[in-house]
Amino acid sequence: MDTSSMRGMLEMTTPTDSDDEHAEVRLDREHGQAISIPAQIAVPVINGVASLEYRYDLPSEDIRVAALKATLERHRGDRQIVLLQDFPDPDALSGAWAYQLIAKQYNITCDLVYAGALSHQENIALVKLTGLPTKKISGANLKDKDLAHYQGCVLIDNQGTTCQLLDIVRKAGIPITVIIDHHSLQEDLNAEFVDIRPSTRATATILTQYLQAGLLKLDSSIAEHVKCATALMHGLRSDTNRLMQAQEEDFLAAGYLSRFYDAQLLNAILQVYRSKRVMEVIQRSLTNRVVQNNFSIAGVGYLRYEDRDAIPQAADFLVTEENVHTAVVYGIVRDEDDEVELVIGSLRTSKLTLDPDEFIKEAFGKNSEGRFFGGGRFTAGGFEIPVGFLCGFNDNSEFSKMKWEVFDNQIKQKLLRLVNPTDSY
Ligand SMILES: [Mn+2]
Repeated sequence: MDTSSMRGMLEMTTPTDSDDEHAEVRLDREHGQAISIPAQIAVPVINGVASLEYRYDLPSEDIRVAALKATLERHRGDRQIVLLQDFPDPDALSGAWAYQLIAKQYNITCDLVYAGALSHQENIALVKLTGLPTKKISGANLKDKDLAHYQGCVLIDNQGTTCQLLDIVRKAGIPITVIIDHHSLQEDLNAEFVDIRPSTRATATILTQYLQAGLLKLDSSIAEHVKCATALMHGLRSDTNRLMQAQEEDFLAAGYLSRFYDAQLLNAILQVYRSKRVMEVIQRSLTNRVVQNNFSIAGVGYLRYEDRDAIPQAADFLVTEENVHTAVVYGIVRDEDDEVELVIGSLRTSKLTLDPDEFIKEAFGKNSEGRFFGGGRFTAGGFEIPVGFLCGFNDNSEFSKMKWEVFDNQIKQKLLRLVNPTDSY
């Protein structure tokens, strides 16, 4: 952040205790950023107005680094609970780990916890392969006596809105010591140290900057440092769409991490294995695909609910064929528990002038309540069409086959109308 641009844009929160115990948090409303300023650096408040000139002679990065150091120093020897979002992603996991290693320098012990699940194959691989020290705890099992161990709570890559544990922790009276995040500023949690930077692409980038500033000297002969640097590299890559949306500071952070990370380990984490059933769906999509006017269209028949993710994966694969710019894959997904059947489809396109949202809305139209069957965003779209009265499992395989053929033909017909506008269907 350019320090001169901060002048006059900051707004003070309630003045802190006069005993200089706490840092002041100042919110930059215009940029939605928050930084905290340690008591040691905070300027005298004269007639209720802080003397801005003095403070902004300091570069903001120095302020942040000094503030974090001062906060950690004040909590030497504490035990802190580090809360991740319920479904933690690589950015959160790696950022929290880096914080834990930094805090260890101050004799602070951190437990990294989340309440939901590690859902994606890649996140499970990250945790397993790096030995990332995190654990799942359910909110219901979190008793006051367990929480009594903690003197402070830390939020990394979230501000509690995606984390069900925060309420429990706050009810137990544990103060929020540190927040480091890059989502836009949510409610003011009254934390002691706050570093929220919505214009930064990844929390891993912010933590890497703290490492670079000397809060922890990375050493490539220490296995834990190498693994944490690898996790941070993965975190910042995954929050920047493999660096495609990275900005200068992310590249600089990646450049720094490149001195310590293990490229082979990162490669192993990124190696996503597909299940046998997903492979089979991809195979069916290849066999069944119809290519016309650079569109590849494939119906894959019936699938189980757990395998629904195979449909977008098959579309991702079909769109890589030469001379294909758009792929649509669909199938009938059966939820045996709820006895429901749905036609689920995915579209992937590399054609910049094709708007997936418009395409899907035009192809399938609306249901009887006036809602569209699907839509999309940049380069991707999806649709869900209830099978309705025809749903339900019939032991007669001839009936199931007929039902699939009806849906398959109807969907193809609707899609091909847009693919070959001159033909009449
Ligand atoms: Mn993030």
